[in-house]
Amino acid sequence: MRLLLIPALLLASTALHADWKQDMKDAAKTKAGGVVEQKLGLPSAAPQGAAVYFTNLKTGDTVKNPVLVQFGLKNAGVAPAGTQIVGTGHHHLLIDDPTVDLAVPLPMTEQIKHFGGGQTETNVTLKPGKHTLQLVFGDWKHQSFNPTVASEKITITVQ
Ligand SMILES: [Cu+2]
Repeated sequence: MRLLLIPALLLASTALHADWKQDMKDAAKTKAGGVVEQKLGLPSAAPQGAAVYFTNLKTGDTVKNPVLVQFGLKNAGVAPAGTQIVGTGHHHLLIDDPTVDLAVPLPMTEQIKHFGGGQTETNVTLKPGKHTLQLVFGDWKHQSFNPTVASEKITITVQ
């Protein structure tokens, strides 16, 4: 009985070992791919069917400061910036229609807010009047996906 068990255990441990090696290889490949992507400024492929949208605001809404903005996401996951996991990214809130180059990482400005911690809502304080808001989902290096995953641009009025 003991003699039979040993080869089975050896086989199992060899299989585990092979998986572990393959995992290491895959991780190295992903990391190398990430370095190349970053150097060349290549966008990540958008997760299939990914979409972002505002869950608590819509065009025509009148709100008070601070304005709670909640981010909806489907067919993708949220991961902190810098964490390279296929099918994930983080939210960006564009305020009052800033000019953005979607071919490079999004800058961090007063009008382009990053939620690199993986946040799915925020409070913003805006001057009274009309404002536009738009969500752009970005990859681990703050770059827009290809194709772009962005919400519709909404216009709200702040009292
Ligand atoms: Cu970002």
